Amino acid sequence: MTEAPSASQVRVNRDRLWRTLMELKEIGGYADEATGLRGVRRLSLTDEDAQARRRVVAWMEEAGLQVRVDRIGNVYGSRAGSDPSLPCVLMGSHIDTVATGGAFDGTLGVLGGIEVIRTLNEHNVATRRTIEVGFFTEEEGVRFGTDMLGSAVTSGRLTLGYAFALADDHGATVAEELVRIGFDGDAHERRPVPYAYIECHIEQGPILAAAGVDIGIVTGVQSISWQRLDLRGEAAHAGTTPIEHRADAGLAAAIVIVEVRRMCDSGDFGRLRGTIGKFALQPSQTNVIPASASLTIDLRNPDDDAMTAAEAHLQAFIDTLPDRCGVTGTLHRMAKTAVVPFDVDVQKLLGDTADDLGLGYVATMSGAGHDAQEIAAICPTAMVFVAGEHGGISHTPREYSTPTACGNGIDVLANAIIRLANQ
Ligand code: HGY
Ligand code: MN
Ligand code: MN
Repeated sequence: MTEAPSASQVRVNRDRLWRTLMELKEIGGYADEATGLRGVRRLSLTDEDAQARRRVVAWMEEAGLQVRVDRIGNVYGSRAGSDPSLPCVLMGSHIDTVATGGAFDGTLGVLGGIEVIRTLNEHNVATRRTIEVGFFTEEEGVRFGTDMLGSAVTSGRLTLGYAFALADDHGATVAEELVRIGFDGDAHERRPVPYAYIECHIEQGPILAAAGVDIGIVTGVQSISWQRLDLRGEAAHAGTTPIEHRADAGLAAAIVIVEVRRMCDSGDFGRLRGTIGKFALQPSQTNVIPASASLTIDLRNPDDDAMTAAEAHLQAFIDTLPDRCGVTGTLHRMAKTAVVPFDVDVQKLLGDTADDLGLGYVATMSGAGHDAQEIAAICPTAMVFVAGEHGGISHTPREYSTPTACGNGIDVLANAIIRLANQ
């Protein structure tokens, strides 16, 4: 990657960026009882996601972008550079949310990218390379069970056929839902390889706030393991069945949940983080011993070997359940990604850009997964983080970043993209 002449600095229109964030927030907006706040429920390929997609496409077209949709529903807007033979520079993120989400996770990188385009237009900034801004399908993985789905198909880690066949809890498949909402595009999902990719995203954690900075330059993403554990015991009468005669799937689930937390606390598996996010018992009746249980186990680890050891230990522990409580357990793989380091040249360019803008920053690994970890497989990639309030809490309506922090993050994105687009 060659060092380009430093660009004249641009500043995006922060009020306009904020207005678009607040408008998109209301597509899928709902009154969250737990927090008393307005949350965002925009699961991928739902009607709410479709409405948000159409609104973002309209903003892209208003900004003069040439819009295309690929076969997995990823959407890209393109701003021509002076030399169309050169690979483009790409920025973007996702606009689908978890079911109890906030206004900034993913949307900041997409709406911020469109704001970069508007700003370049207003300042008549021409670039050598074409600039594209995009959003990827099903980044959260909450509806169809595999995260970073659209970007993983683009990178080739997952096949289009695998993605198409994924179904939600009601049996609706990705392929059917893309057609239903009219985003079954015809552009090939293995898109032309970009020269570089930058994603601006909220940090979703406490590190930037603790350091007193708005900006993070992201060094990489930790590994992610998603598995569903199905436990099989036997239903029986809650009153008449002696304790020693039970095959209680609920007890087995509880034993596993406590073990996952013990694994994290033990330090035996490095800085392992484990989360049981979904947990269901059947037949779920007060006076019936649970016959079966199903739970999701989300493991995160900044070290691949420690993650491997954790998964092996978990499997071995599950194999002891028949002796412990007469219940059998079966793990089903939902998603798995290794640690992904980001490109050091792109990281340096982001740091230099933040320096030139007079913005303090820290370097940090990402605790959350992102589309950037998939695109890093096909081109030089890095991320710029934006600090969050309330300890950076995220995946809850309490998620919040200030207009200033968002504006600073997108200013770094804008000026870094200009530099890359003129290399
Ligand atoms: O789960 C994650 O880390 C991301 O929010 N998809
Ligand atoms: Mn995200
Ligand atoms: Mn998320």
